[in-house]
Amino acid sequence: MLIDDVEINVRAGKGGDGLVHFFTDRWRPKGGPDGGNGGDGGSVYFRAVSDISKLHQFRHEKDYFAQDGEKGGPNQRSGKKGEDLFLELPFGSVVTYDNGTQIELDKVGMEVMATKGTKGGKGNFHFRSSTNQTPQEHQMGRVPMTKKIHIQLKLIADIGLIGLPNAGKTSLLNELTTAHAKVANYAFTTLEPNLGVTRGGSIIADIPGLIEGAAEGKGLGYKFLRHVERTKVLVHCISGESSDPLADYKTVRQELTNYSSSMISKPEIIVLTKSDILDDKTIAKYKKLLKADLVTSIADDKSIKKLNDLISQKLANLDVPEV
Ligand SMILES: Nc1nc2c(ncn2[C@@H]2O[C@H](COP(=O)(O)OP(=O)(O)OP(=O)(O)O)[C@@H](O)[C@H]2O)c(=O)[nH]1
Ligand SMILES: [Mg+2]
Repeated sequence: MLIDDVEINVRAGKGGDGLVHFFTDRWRPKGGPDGGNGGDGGSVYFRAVSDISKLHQFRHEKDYFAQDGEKGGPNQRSGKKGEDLFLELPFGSVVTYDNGTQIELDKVGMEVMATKGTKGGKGNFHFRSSTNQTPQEHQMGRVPMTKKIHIQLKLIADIGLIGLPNAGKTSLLNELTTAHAKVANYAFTTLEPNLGVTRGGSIIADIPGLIEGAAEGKGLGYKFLRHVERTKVLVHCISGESSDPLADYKTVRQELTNYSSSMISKPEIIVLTKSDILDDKTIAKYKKLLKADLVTSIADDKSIKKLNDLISQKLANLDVPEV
């Protein structure tokens, strides 16, 4: 199961306390103050990685701490700095803090500081002066606040596969990419989004089927629409098994409209699937009715190749800057 929504608590390291200490030896029994400063606390960072299953690590363990700085030492020795903690998140993660601030990790390798370690306190050496040769003053390192952090994975796929349940979406994902996602002859086989990468390097997201009333919470697909929210092109699958393909098409379009205006205006490739169970006359009729761009069958490699080519072509056209 793909974990795409977690809450964790992170706390940076506390700065070490400054030390109160006076130098003494046989010859200088009253040597001056030499208490060193505490080391800074470590910070917590997020780092974006390509493994989309990385949020799994946060399922049970919720609390993450960077290391505290060490206390200052005698002889003006500063305490050791606490080690930073790096938490790996899948690229496409959106991090939200309690105060509403959001950060998107949209590129592999990107690093952002989640919370900064506090500074180490000054030791008494720092507080010496001509009028105070024996300062007892020193600073304690401040205890950092624990921050509650909400992480949501918004997969940055290029292509989103949408359609009613059982339309053949996952079957197409498996044909177009190296994914081996579960396929079966019943509605809601796909319970969680699947991702695949085509040979050309495009990322395809397959989400659970949408049904009428999805916007009011029916079925599963609506919750997952955010995974295709930022895709560049939608591949809308309509099953050749349907008794009314146009109604199927309209149902899904209506749910997209209910979701957002940006979703409805995305470029769309309309695909009539499962053509192997239809005769040529019916294919021609449905194709016209749907204004379908393509007719596919997983038993027909050529049709899959055509879909692959059309996807590449659409994406390439989008990349051409407008003049
Ligand atoms: N004959 C035929 N059957 C197909 C074709 N594509 C998919 N199927 C079958 O249709 C059924 C549903 O396929 P899925 O790929 O699971 O459909 P889906 O749209 O992902 O379904 P949900 O995940 O439930 O929304 C399975 O039994 C597939 O084997 C096709 O081109 N021809
Ligand atoms: Mg499916």
